[in-house]
Amino acid sequence: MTNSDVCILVPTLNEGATIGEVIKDFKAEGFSNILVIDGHSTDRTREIAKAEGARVVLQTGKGKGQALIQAFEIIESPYIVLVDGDGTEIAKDAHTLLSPLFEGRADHVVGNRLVRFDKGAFTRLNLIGNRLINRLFDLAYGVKQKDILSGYRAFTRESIQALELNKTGFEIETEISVECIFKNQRVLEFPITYRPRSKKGATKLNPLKDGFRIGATIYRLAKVHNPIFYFGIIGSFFILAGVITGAFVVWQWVQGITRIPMTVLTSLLLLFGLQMFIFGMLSDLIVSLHKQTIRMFQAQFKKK
Ligand SMILES: Nc1nc2c(ncn2[C@@H]2O[C@H](COP(=O)(O)OP(=O)(O)O)[C@@H](O)[C@H]2O)c(=O)[nH]1
Ligand SMILES: [Mg+2]
Repeated sequence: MTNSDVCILVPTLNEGATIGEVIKDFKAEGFSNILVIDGHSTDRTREIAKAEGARVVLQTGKGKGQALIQAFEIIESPYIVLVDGDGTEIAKDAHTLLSPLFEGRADHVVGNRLVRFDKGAFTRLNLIGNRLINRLFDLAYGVKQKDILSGYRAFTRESIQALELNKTGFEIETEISVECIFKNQRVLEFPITYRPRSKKGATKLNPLKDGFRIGATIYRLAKVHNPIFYFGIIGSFFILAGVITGAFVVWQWVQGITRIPMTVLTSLLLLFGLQMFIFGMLSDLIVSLHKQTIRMFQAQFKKK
């Protein structure tokens, strides 16, 4: 296993200010196979990338997720390093991410940006958003990962092809992290350097809109992994509402006023909320049984 077995995959959308440096740096580290998957940049990104010796492919659809899914289908190298084209991550760190793969100790290695990032690399909103999303992920999947949104990763081709990926936008990293759990992959994290973006290139990520989408993705995908969490949240809302209207009913009753419609509403809210928890428990049972079946299948498959 050498660096010639590695494909450096760089998704780009108007990264003309930095893409040249990024490619040069990876070449200097001994990687010659560089694939740029471009989202129809309107600046000189594609020309610069070609001039620096990268293979350039235009994505057929829209969004970082679609670009990556398309790229995973055309890459033939057994190892893949995914990196931003904005120069915020450094080529030297690729060795750290690749060595556990070369040694066969991991299937998927994530560069953790949140440990030793440079000043100004994250805006305050970005940092809060990242921490919140990692917390939610931990809560929903019970897996302590520190930086699930990192775009600097290394993985084997085999492992990425085992994942079922559908997200077209910035939810792709979330989906990859969740699918790695579903597919029982060995995931490791290592701290990496993270630098501020060049002043000349703007981020494509909208912290509020994309942050919300990412949160929603974590929640929605939890339905088949942690149904108690999924249904429990809905149930809690209804129970909370029921407790509030119930408290009102009791308070009024103490004062001698009987509120019949409000009492009916309270019962309905509480019943519906409790029912959600029961749904959650039933789904949890189904999920556990399903996982057992899959494990048995896998064990049989390995024997053969
Ligand atoms: N091909 C492609 N690349 C994209 C798209 N959107 C963003 N990128 C690239 O994906 C990488 C990550 O995006 P970036 O704006 O740096 O997000 P941030 O690192 O979270 O601020 C960058 O290299 C972008 O140029 C897209 O729609 N298509
Ligand atoms: Mg970036």
